[in-house]
Amino acid sequence: MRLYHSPTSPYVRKVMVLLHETGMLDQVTLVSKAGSPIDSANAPLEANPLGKVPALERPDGPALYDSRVICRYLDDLAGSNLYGAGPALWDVLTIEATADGILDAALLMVYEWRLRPEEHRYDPWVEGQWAKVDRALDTLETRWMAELVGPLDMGQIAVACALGYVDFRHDARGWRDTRPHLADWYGDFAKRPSMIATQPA
Ligand code: GSH
Repeated sequence: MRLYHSPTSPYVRKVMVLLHETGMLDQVTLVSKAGSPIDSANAPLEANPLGKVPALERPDGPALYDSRVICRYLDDLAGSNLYGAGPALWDVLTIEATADGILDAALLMVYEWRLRPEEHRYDPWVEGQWAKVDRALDTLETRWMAELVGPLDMGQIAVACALGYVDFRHDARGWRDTRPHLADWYGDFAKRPSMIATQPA
């Protein structure tokens, strides 16, 4: 399989952490790609018409894209049961959606200052994106901590990758200040070899 990959993409990191954790790294060849909404020259358009990483070419069907689809596929292939069953499945999917929503808002903030000319930037929009991150982090702290402990699952991987990205791009916002439980949890999770091996650089 070929994984369209960028070392700083937190969505790619979800896939990479899963590959490390399930021992499937050697089944995937990494292909370096990175586009943006205003430059698709090096985007993986052949695999994903949306031009985004990650995308996964596989031997037995069309390329898969969106980290959620790819992670679900690889979990199925590995038989690793990272999504659980019964009511736990809905918890894991909701936690993953929360983490991905943090990433979506955090990435839009980065695009705003990196891609948009200064005279067109709109601070209330940026702060509105951060408000989404803020609320989602509060919800993890107050509602989901019990689900984040226990055997490894995809919700944990997604949250850890989201927090890693907030540290990487929005460290100055100080997300830990009001979320001691989430901060402790992440401090432990970040020590996993899969997280250390996939740190954005
Ligand atoms: N929902 C997608 C997923 O979960 O895979 C988001 C993927 C995504 O936004 N990737 C970024 C990208 O390739 C890199 S971090 N952006 C290029 C673009 O938006 O054109």
